[in-house]
Amino acid sequence: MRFDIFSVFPSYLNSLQLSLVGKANEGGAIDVRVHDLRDWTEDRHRTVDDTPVGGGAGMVMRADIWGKALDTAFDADLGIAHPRRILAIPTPAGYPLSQEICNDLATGSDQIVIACGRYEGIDGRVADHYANRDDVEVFEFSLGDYVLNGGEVAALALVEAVARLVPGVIGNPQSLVEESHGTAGLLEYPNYTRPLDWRGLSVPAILTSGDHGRVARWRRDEALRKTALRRPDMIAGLDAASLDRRDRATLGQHGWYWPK
Ligand code: 6GU
Repeated sequence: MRFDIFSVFPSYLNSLQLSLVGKANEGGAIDVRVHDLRDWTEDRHRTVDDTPVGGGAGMVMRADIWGKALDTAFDADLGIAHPRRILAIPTPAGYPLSQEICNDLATGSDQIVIACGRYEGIDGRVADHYANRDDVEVFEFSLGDYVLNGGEVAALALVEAVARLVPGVIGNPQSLVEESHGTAGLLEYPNYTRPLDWRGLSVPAILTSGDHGRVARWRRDEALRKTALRRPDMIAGLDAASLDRRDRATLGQHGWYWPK
């Protein structure tokens, strides 16, 4: 999997050299390249933006600069006959990023090119132009309903969320299975380690009981309760057939009911 990230603040992306992503890059499981958008400017001031046509506040990033920069990434020979190439554009007006999408990108694409906008965003023709190319899929994505100053933080999030799902990046893939095991579609239950007593707080006794069945049931109940409280939208999206009697009883304590 190759990532090409374009930004006017390339050093913002230096943290991609750290931790799991940095090691996967050094080991060759992924290939992360960061580019300075200003390398494709031709004027003395290395200008990347201009005023919005039609008026309004702020500045818009120029399609001509972005086109020259992105073409170099999409012209790269990946050594694959018909590579699946993605142009990912972070924007608060994008489709919500999800684990399902990250999994699809990690296992089904060969190159993710990320165009980090600043100011009032990128000229809308850039997304349209690449969407019209039959060898590129455009994905405008958002991290959530709040506004960041630019796409760099979202690019970091996308690379980290996708890279850890690329086959061969995580040493023990069982950890990816366990992440969703038994609690798929729910928020994670709380975890604890020693000391068993800390500042007057004890670890729930059931977790030291050695009864794996009761531990699993307790964890599922905690996941159900936490999800009902924090993410009722996720409870509403559950498949009723995936809920056993105990699940329905636990969720019933939070006002949820499924007719038989
Ligand atoms: Cl992907 N970009 C920007 N600029 N702001 C955001 C975002 C993305 N997701 C949430 N807010």
